[in-house]
Amino acid sequence: MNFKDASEEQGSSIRKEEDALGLEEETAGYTFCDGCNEVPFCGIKFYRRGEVVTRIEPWPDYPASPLCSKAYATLQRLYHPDRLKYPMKRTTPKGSPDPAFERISWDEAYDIIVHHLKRIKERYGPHAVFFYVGDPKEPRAAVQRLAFTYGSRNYGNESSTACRRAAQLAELLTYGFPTTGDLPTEQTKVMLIWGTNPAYSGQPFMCHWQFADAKERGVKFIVVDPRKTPTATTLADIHLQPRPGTTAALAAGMMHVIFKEELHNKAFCEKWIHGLDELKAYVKGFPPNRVEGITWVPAKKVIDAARLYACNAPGGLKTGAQGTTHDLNATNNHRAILLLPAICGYIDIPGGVTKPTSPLEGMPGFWAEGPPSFCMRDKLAAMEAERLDLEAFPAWAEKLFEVQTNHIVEWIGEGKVKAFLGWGFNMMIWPQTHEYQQAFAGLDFAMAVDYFYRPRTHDFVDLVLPAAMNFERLAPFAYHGRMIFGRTPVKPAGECREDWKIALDIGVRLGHPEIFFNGDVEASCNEILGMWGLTYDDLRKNQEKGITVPAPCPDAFKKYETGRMRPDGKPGFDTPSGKIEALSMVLQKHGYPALPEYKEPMPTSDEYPLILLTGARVPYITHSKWREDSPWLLELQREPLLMINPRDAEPRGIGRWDIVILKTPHGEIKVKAKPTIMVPKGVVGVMHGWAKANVNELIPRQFDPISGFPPFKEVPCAVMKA
Ligand SMILES: Nc1nc2c(c(=O)[nH]1)N[C@H]1C(S)=C(S)[C@@H](COP(=O)(O)OP(=O)(O)OC[C@H]3O[C@@H](n4cnc5c(=O)[nH]c(N)nc54)[C@H](O)[C@@H]3O)O[C@H]1N2
Ligand SMILES: Nc1nc2c(c(=O)[nH]1)N[C@H]1C(S)=C(S)[C@@H](COP(=O)(O)OP(=O)(O)OC[C@H]3O[C@@H](n4cnc5c(=O)[nH]c(N)nc54)[C@H](O)[C@@H]3O)O[C@H]1N2
Ligand code: SF4
Ligand SMILES: [Mo]
Repeated sequence: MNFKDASEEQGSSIRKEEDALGLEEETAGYTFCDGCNEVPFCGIKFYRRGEVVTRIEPWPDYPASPLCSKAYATLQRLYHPDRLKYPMKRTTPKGSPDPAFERISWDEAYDIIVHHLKRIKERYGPHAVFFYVGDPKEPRAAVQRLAFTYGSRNYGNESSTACRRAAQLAELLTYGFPTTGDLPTEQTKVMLIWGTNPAYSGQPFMCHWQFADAKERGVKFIVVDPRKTPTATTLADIHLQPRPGTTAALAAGMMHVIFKEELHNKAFCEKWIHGLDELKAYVKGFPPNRVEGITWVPAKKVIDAARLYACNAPGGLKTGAQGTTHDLNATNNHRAILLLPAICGYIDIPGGVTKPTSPLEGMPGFWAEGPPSFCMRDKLAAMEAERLDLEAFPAWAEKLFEVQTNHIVEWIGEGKVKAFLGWGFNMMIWPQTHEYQQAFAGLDFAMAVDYFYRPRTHDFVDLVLPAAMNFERLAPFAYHGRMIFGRTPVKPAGECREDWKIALDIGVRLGHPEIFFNGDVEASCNEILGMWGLTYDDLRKNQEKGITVPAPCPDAFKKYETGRMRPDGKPGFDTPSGKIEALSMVLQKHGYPALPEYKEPMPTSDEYPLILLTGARVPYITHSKWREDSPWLLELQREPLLMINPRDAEPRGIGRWDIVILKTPHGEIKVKAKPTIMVPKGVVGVMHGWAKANVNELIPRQFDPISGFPPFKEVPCAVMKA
């Protein structure tokens, strides 16, 4: 029997069962995948019988398809028996060993929340309530509207804790616009892929395929990653495998070669780079031989990569969300990478690193941040002094509106935060998780909205509210470039409610029915869609193909010459100097190193001779999710593994699947070992987000002084057979 026959037979037997259940005729429905928390999400076309989703497939006309394994598992997750279906109130003290909850009504849940919000505002002021969204990006716009209307300045999210924002800060300080680089175009001659593995983590999944197509066209690839990733093995003409955390030294080494051999774009550099002389003087101290000693990358490879990149204009860049920022020199490491395309003049030219010419009006940043007007971000200017991160991270506070949340342990201890309202977050993703758990147990009030009861988080909150899943919600709609798509939800399970609805309902009960659309989710979407003269009904009428809002002008390049890089319309970049800043004036003002200086990572020792690289993405799971709730995926990824080079495994007597102890000065866990050349000698790779072996207990609460990012990818460790 061939595969097609098997699936058809299986399909028809499922349909027979459904007919026996008396389900309605099958019709098509549309939603987006929330599996890896990327936005815009991949498009799902599903089939429904009445309110029951029966099967899913890629959405043919949607720009981000096909789907990966996680998308298919969202169907299994939807009908999982352990889903949270009702609001739950704690009946034992927070953090007690016997957490118990009772089912309550939504009315009671909202009464409790509003009681605490009013009480805390009166007694401590509104800023003592922290509003937060984890990696799920969908709730963010509605939660901001709630936080800023209530009057708290303290809104943060996962991106502003440990994900994309340190890189974004580096981009804003250096270029004046956010970018993770571009996919290669017909013009691109060489691509620099630094600290990202899109073959596993790409957004959408197919972005790696576009790199593969470019390779076929003859584009050259330099991939910088300590690990032999599928991205490196399939694409790289030159693969540089640096010691984790030494990014700034490697980039300085490449710049050293480019300046020394005069391969840089002199006209661009002189006109458009602030601090060029200082940068040249600084990288002079990084000749390839020295760089080899620091980074483990052979001097010849540093030279070859520098030449390949600088001599093949135009060159593109692709960086990751966090591969180069999970260390104590996060911001300046990332700034150093960004200067490579800059000194070659590859900025805002076809095939290089571009700023979009016509983003959707009213959506200046990424979707994940939400449209500023809907989020009510105009209220922030008057509240800036109340940001809790202002003192510790002033450059961050100047450039990013979300609060850097890693110090929440201290803020709770000092009584500055009394309550926490969180949507879709997991405490295991913080370093020294137990300190966050203990701090949360001491709050006056904490609330979480989620799909499942997650003990490592929800054991420490007062209320757990059940969220509707991707098939069950209308908001938010999605956009790609200037294309907009809506969805057609089924009725939520049990009493689950959409994240947006929960935020709107709380706003209504706080006394603002108009601002919160009387709790009507569609009306709230229409407020945003109104920016382009659309309503949700228009999206329904154009369900399959979406609606493309016409661009006001064709794509333009070198916009720094025409005044289209800056809000004031003057030529130049949106930085204090008006140029790309090798020497950051913002960092200088706040007393930080203003050049992208190299800082030696934490030293290894005889006791802790290896470097612990945590959280490199694997295809079948995302962070702490998809474990018990998705048995299909659990079959593909049963447990956390420790990747160790055979040359490190053998002397320790470690064989395949042996249980090993992984230890740092901060804690230890037991995991299964997988000797593999995917990691270089001297480095071990461990997955994060596993309750049975939470690697974040091994990471200290030390932070990059500029971005506040934790060292998830540089801590010295030891590994021994258990
Ligand atoms: N050691 C180490 N730690 C890391 C990292 C690393 O590389 N190494 N990576 C960091 C990064 S980049 C990230 S993004 C974070 C992830 O940080 P988190 O987002 O806090 O982590 P998740 O484990 O994905 O937890 C998300 C929770 O939200 C729930 N959820 C999912 N979708 C929705 C939704 O739409 N609505 C609601 N209400 N709930 C939802 C899930 O059930 C889950 O319980 O981890 C960080 N921590
Ligand atoms: N399947 C899947 N997809 C995901 C996620 C998931 O959990 N699973 N998570 C989503 C999220 S929240 C995020 S933030 C993105 C992350 O997406 P990416 O940023 O692409 O993350 P990774 O795929 O882990 O790739 C990061 C790479 O950086 C390398 N690296 C570590 N330290 C260094 C260093 O010092 N220098 C250099 N050059 N490289 C280094 C690691 O070896 C790793 O291969 O993925 C998203 N997509
Ligand atoms: S890459 Fe996979 S998990 Fe991520 S949105 Fe697309 S289908 Fe979903
Ligand atoms: Mo992330």
